[in-house]
Amino acid sequence: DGPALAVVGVTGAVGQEFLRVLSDRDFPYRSIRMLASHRSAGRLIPFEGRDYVVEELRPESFDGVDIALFSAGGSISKEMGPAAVERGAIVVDNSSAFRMDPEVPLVIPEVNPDAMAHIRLNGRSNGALIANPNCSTIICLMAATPLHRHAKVMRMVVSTYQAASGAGAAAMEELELQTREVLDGKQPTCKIFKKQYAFNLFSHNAPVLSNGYNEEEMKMVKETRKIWNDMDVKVTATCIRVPVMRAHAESMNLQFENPLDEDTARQILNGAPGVVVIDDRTSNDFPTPLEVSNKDDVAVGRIRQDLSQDGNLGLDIFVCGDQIRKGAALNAIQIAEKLLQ
Ligand code: 2RA
Repeated sequence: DGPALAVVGVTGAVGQEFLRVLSDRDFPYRSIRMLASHRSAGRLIPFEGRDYVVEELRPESFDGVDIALFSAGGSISKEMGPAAVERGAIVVDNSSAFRMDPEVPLVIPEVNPDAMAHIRLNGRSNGALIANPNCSTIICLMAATPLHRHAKVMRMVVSTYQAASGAGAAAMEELELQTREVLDGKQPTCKIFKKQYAFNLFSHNAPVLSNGYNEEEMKMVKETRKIWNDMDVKVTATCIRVPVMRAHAESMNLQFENPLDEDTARQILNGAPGVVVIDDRTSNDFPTPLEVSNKDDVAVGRIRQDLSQDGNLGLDIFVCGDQIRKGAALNAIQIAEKLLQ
């Protein structure tokens, strides 16, 4: 007789992954409510041998709910997250709405579990908000943090190669459609993105700010500082959208305060939770998005001394992680599991 759950945005790519992960991990829920917009209300969702009817999301949807998993965009979270908390639910929000709110823990369970140490589901919760970090931040920090804890990262330069799934199920469909059209010699359909996506890549579609960075890049900068509780660490990022379905790839240059050689780094990463090392120079075998797709672990490779730094103070690594799973649904459900500990 576990918690009463609600899944908000259940028909979306992450919403569907919430259900897959809940089932894969045998999450002990006593009941589950499938919530979505008016458009999807009434649809049947098969889950663990039962057919659930999607209910239209309203404040009353959270009466009696212990944990609410949200992935329905920032405006829905802003509007309904507090309403759910008022009704005693602990909200795990996958949107960016509350990530930088100083009162709201921003949590990767393997990285900074202490940030949510004060929130547990003891009997009836008195409601709380916990924010899931941005997918590219989660994937980056799953690899960078174990190294940071050992040698203190002073500066991190990240380049991301982000999958279609980060822009939603429709973007994944458009990538597939465009690929077929291009191969058939037809004009590609560009609805989600202005430019052709198939056989192409472009700067991340997030709005560009006055400082020339886009919102995705600024999330990496700000969320890293909050999660590491280190307002001095220097972070810069360039986020690119690439024609890959559901796993992000990221290259990172790390500059440390204390020396860290590549063999020690490899040992640390081999022992890091939620991380697998794929780093075979002889056969040129390194992480790829396809190999991490639908998997829990983040894969790290290309671990090498940064030859532009002296004294083992620099390291370059390459990381791949599933954007919908560890980048969103799995991380949120690991947070929910922590609430039960
Ligand atoms: C992206 N990080 O990949 C976003 C999704 N939340 O576009």
